[in-house]
Amino acid sequence: MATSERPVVVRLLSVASNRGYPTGHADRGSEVLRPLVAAWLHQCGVVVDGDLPVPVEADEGMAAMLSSLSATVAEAITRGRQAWVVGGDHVIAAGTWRGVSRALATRVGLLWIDAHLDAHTPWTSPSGNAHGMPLAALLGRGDPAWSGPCLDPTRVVVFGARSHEPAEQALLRDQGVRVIEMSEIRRRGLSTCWREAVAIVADDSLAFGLTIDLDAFDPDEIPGVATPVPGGLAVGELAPLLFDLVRSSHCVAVEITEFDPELDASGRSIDAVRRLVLAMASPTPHSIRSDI
Ligand SMILES: [Mn+2]
Repeated sequence: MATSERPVVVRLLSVASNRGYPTGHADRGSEVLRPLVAAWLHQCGVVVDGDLPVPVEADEGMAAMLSSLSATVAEAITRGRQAWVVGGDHVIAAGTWRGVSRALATRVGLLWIDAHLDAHTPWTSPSGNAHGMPLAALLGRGDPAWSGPCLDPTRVVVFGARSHEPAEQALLRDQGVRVIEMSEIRRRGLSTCWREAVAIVADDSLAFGLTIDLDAFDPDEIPGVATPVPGGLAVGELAPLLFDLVRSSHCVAVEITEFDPELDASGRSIDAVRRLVLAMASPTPHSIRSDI
């Protein structure tokens, strides 16, 4: 994995979506997080050449929202920017990574950090909530209005999963996606599992990205998510590992999703996101270690 010689220029986008989980407030989460993420990036010396909300119209459907996000992301990637997309619920991934794939005219690799598999389709989901469907959609399985093959399944890893249904496991198994569950991370160790994940996603000088569902982390550290699951990743353990990944010259986009400010009265979740962003954006790995 090559670390970039040139400074990364970031295009920061936010998407005020709760379309994937309409009873939650991840739409408001994007409005809270975007200025904070911008400030943390500046603090790290990252050049941010654009900082804007992707418009979400009240009367537009899922397909229209994801299309407009896809087009905005594609424009940033075409200009050589590293796109940072702040959600919003995780259904936005179905727009973000379609935009990346379209701009690069290829199927991309993706590290999917999540407590869930997000590999339901409208026909298998018990809840019907679309934030549980974006990975299936990006593999070409789901509502045809907003699904299509955008990822290379042999370079996709789900990391930190611990809550899923059999239909999702079957879909990912059929596609050849590697799923590294929390139970395996506990058994084999975080750094061993991380090395394997990075080797799959970021090998061979091909474009890849990172999508973070904040529910991957332990709810003790990040309670501000719609669907918390106990026994998650530790922020302080994962954060230092993210640095090399995001600074790779082939890392084209980073996505942070599912923050719900209504569920973060303590402010703990915001502080955890701050530590993650500083870890990913700091100029050197050394300088982050004193900060997290
Ligand atoms: Mn998710």
